[in-house]
Amino acid sequence: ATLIRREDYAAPAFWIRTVDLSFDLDPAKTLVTSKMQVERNTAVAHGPLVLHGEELNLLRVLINGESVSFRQDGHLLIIEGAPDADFALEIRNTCAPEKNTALSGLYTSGGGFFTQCEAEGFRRITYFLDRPDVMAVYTVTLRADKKKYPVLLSNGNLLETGELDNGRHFAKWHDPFPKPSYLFALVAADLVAREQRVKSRSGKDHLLQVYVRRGDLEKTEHAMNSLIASLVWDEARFGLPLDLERFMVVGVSDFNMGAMENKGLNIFNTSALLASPATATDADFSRIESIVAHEYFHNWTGNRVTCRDWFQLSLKEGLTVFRDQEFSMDMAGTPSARAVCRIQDVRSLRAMQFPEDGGAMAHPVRPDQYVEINNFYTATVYEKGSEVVRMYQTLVGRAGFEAGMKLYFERHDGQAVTCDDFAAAIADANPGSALASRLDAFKRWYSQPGTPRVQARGHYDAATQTYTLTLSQSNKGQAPQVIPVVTGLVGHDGTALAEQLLVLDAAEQSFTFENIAAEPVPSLLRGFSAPVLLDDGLSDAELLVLLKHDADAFNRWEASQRLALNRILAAVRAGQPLVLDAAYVEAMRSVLRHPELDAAFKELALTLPGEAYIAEQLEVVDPQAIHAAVEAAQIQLAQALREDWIAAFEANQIQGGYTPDPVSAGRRALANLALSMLVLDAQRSGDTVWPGRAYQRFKDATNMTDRLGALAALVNAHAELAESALSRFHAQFKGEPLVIDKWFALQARAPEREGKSFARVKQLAMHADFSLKNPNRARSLIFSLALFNPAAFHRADAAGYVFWADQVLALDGINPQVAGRLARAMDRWTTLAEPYRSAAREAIARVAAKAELSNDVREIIERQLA
Ligand code: B3K
Ligand code: ZN
Repeated sequence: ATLIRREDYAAPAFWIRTVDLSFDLDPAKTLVTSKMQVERNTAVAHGPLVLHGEELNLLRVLINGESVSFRQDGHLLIIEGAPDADFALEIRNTCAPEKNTALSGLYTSGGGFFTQCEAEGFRRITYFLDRPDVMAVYTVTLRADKKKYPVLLSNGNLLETGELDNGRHFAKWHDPFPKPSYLFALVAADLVAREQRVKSRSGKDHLLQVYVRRGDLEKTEHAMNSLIASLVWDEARFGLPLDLERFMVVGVSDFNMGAMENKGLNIFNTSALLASPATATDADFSRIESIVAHEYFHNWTGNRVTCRDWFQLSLKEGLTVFRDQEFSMDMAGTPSARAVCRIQDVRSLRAMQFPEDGGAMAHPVRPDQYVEINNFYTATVYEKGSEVVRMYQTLVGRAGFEAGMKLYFERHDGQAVTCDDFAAAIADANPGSALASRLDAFKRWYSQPGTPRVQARGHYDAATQTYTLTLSQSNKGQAPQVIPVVTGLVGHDGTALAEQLLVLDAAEQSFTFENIAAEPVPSLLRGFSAPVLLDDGLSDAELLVLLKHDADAFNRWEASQRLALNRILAAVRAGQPLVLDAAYVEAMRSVLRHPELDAAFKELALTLPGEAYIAEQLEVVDPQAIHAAVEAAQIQLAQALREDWIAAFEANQIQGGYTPDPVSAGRRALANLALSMLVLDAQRSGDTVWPGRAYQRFKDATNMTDRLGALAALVNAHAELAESALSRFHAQFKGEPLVIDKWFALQARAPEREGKSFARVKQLAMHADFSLKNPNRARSLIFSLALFNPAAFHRADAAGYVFWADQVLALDGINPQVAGRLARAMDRWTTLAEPYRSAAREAIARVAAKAELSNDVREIIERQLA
């Protein structure tokens, strides 16, 4: 395994300008012929032609039609005698798609052929300069059995189709846009398509297609609607039109992640594409909308302008996540629905990215080194990267940001560029802005890992009617970062006194507000204006003012979380059982009873902080103590607010058909939370009415959100009726793999009680429907336990860790990328309390001791032990 360093970047010695690929598709042995136009990079002017290739069988290499001498060194094919003048390079090789369980390169799934090339999968198809700064124009011919593979797709436009001997047929595709190899794709399968013709603003016609397996067609309406909405939005907000006549989306059930933005031929995990009211939840509908948008938006941010090298990954991913988040907010509509989107995004950033930034895999948004690039498709590169883009927009304003984007495309369309190029475009379009004067310091967001801690202390001077806010920052001794702190001042009676963007760019700075008539409560970091950990020193009384009155909905929610967090942390730190006080309970009661607040907001405010985020606040982490405190808080909230939960449940029943709009989704979410609380409280009181009602609702539900919500209420409370509901659910949906995934995940995520959830996972790992080979299924069970159910996973007897090590090793032999993800469950082991810490170390060491580990798993394990 070699360490690749950012500072070692060098342009390639050759460019590949065009490539003509032809495939004779066969699951056991596919023949690939690649004819390339190659030219020497005159800026480098020396060195051999070095191509990448992995798991291939090389048949021949010709230059200008003549055989040429070459050598193979590991995964490299080296041709010393390549001419200086432009030449034609022809390579023939075979690969074995049906043996490809890594799902990288060309593989089979459900009887069809699919590809995944990002980041370095193209080299598993044929020999190539498989790096993003080598951009070529592709022409692709696919030949395959017509009966088994009636649909043959590749990037761009269809040139020609026809019949061949032996029941085979062919299709020839041409993509006019030069692209890096990671954006290549092909599909050959028995699929059907939902089609829609649309006209863009400029008057151009486009054909949109969503390809899926025969039975799934009726589950594609939502994806198609999301695609159309994305098209409209990108033209309206950023002036970016669709540049191809045909835009295709394909679903596949074996897929390593959510989806992939291949030029004109996006390939999707079916879990990120298919939805019907009967099989998908509100959360699925909204996730599909955002992933369809994300991949579509990549067409400009990623494909038209791509990355020079993989260290620049956040250039396309951070920016595209930012764009999909903005899109989802605009789709949500009302200010309060927008705030709900923002809260959900921040909640997942804190649950996933903050722990990453403090753990074994901490890395800057632009990493400096890697062994396996697939390990760096992380929450830091994506979600923190998106926060960095959001800070540009906060610093230059919305119009300024749009001008910056315009300049970025004017300068770089058709190029492979760096994060510096993006920063320069935004700053150059906004001279004199809060960004332009601090650009170098701002760029520390790309180079410094870790979550900055910001401390804020206010001082009110009644004599001068001034309020002085002193902000300070620290991030493990690194240089100060540029932190936009959107700040409001709120009167104790709720009056909004001021709002201002404060830019903290030194270790410590003071800001003074004039004409403040009475001591205010500061509302800091509104809308979560920077990805930092904030210590504002606010008292409970001040948090209650914000919860009640803050004009910023995000900070109202944040106050609800802080109130809960303070209590949970106090109990955990003191090693005492948690007892909720009346002030907190009454505050939550008034949120729940509030006549004007949206149901969606109420549900978010009444949901306790996640156990992973709580763990981040502690120096030494005892997952069982955290879980006990959260569970106690839940049980007490369930009991104390029982009447209010009943009222909330009754008030949020929706009559009529299902639509996944934010208002209905929010009402269903609150009704489901209320039901969970009522069933939980029934477990305490011995009441049988609410478990019975939950069971009835589970049976009668007309959509998956309500059905799964009722099932979760029973399972999470460990109610007796859970068993029969679970088997009923399984029987009802045995033909729907995505729903069976939910069945596994729900059980694996059930709050731990006396080791039952863990025992259930071990038992389910032997279930006939379980398989490690399908990534969705592996995630639904194993990842749900190890990454999302801390109290079931971290056991005093170490059984969770033993199970983890076994699964990582087993999975590594099948699919290294997915195994690498699972390995990350131990990223934070050094902060664990004993006996967890020692047991975790032992399990990690056991994985490390295995001689044949993939680079993926090896890199993560070594960083954990470093
Ligand atoms: N760009 C792909 C991710 C590829 C992951 C490779 N390990 C999907 C996306 O971000 O849109
Ligand atoms: Zn992406």
